[in-house]
Amino acid sequence: MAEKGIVVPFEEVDLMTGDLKSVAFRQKNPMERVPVLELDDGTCISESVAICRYFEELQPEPALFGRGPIGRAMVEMWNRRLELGLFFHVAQHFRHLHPKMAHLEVPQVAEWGRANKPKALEMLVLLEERLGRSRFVAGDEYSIADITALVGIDFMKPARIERPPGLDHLARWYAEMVARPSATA
Ligand SMILES: N[C@@H](CCC(=O)N[C@@H](CS)C(=O)NCC(=O)O)C(=O)O
Repeated sequence: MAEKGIVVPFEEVDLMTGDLKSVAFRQKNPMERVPVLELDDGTCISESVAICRYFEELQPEPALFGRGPIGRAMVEMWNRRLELGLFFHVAQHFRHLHPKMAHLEVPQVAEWGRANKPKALEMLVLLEERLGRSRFVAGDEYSIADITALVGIDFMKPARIERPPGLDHLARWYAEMVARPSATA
């Protein structure tokens, strides 16, 4: 939204105190997760990528889901790779190992949490190779795939997964990403 200059009112929900399990919230998202985009007509859209696609349709520029059949397929391919191959594993490591998540992730299975770390790191190596050949994750233009990668990498910190040294292309790309005004919006 910051990349597109879209501003909407925000309401914070406390994840830790059970607000997401209330009847009122479950009517908005039975999956009991944020974010949820609530429209004036009462429609509720959850799932981050669905919300992003809604804004892309409303305001196509700058295009964050690619341009043309190949460009759009490349963005979809890389975004899914990063969501399922990086973000998911970092989140699982966090959810199954962090003591504060014990009441939200039931059952918390530490061994499963640990099993996710090498998978996340494998994806980082693949990303390093990709960024050695491409300025942005999905090609010549910034896209949602860069956003998903950035969120996944930043989430490694609270998930207590250290970024391995020597990933120079990733470091070059990361510096460029965090310099964008949207990264601190
Ligand atoms: N697939 C969902 C995941 C949403 C999600 O996991 N949200 C977290 C916060 S970032 C949450 O609501 N956690 C509450 C819980 O685990 O109970 C999306 O992309 O929006």
